[in-house]
Amino acid sequence: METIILKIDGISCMGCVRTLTGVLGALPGVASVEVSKEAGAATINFDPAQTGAAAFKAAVEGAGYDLA
Ligand SMILES: [Cu+2]
Repeated sequence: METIILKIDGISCMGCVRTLTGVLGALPGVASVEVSKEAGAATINFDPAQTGAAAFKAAVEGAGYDLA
């Protein structure tokens, strides 16, 4: 397992936190996700054999957010 911290623009409320936690957590290979509104970031624990930064970027952008 590896851990990555993604800075994400536009996390303004708990709804954003839930949305991002949902889309990132649904990706195959993601073991856990913690999204922080205060930090404007998602901490993702994942299996690098199954997923990675490109998939996370696509999921974040697909949900309507941008990486900071
Ligand atoms: Cu929101």
